Amino acid sequence: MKIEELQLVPEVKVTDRDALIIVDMQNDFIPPGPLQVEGGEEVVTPINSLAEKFHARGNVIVMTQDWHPPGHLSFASSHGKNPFEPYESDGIGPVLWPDHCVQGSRGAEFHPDIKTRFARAITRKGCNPRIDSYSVFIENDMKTYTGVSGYLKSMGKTRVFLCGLALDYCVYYSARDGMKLGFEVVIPIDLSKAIDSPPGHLSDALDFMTSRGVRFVKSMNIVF
Ligand code: VGL
Ligand code: ZN
Repeated sequence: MKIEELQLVPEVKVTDRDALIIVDMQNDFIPPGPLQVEGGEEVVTPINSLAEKFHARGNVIVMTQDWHPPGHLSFASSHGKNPFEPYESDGIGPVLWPDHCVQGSRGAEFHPDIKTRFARAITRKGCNPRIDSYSVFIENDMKTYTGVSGYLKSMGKTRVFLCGLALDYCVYYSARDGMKLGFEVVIPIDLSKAIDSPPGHLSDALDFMTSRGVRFVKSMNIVF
């Protein structure tokens, strides 16, 4: 399915049981970064506005950073291959990436315009040199937890709003794992952009999320 074909819920009201997760708003994912997501710069300001409202209401906000060691196995350069070449092994794939979000680099820093001051916690993922972690909750080995689900559950959170980059990778895997872990998941669809590599990956992600009951809403229809 295409983004335009998604069924949107007319309105979502934020309650005390909601958390906001802002995924990977880092220089390398935003033009002109090496793994730039088209339109990534467009979501910066509206994400700041949503974060401000969650924060003002007293709701917890978690931000994430993709945080790879040099030579990470998700990098095409680590295999002598080209970025975006298909590659699948335990914890890596379905494609290889340009070098990105190397720990401590400029590219791994948050975009200068994204406001980090509303975040209660900032969590880093993809730190294991051999395993990627698209999901905020569980690494791509599908068994190593990041701690974020326990953090949110211990605060009584039952629903997560997911925004940021990229819609068909880190947001998608987080939505999938969030549902699996028993959270309700809402995606403000105008606050996320997709990579769509390999072609069709976005469409498959949207189909899967829809089938699992992830809900999509326009950020203007989130009420406080
Ligand atoms: C991501 C590809 C590689 C993401 C991270 O944040 O969606 N995508 N690493
Ligand atoms: Zn990565």
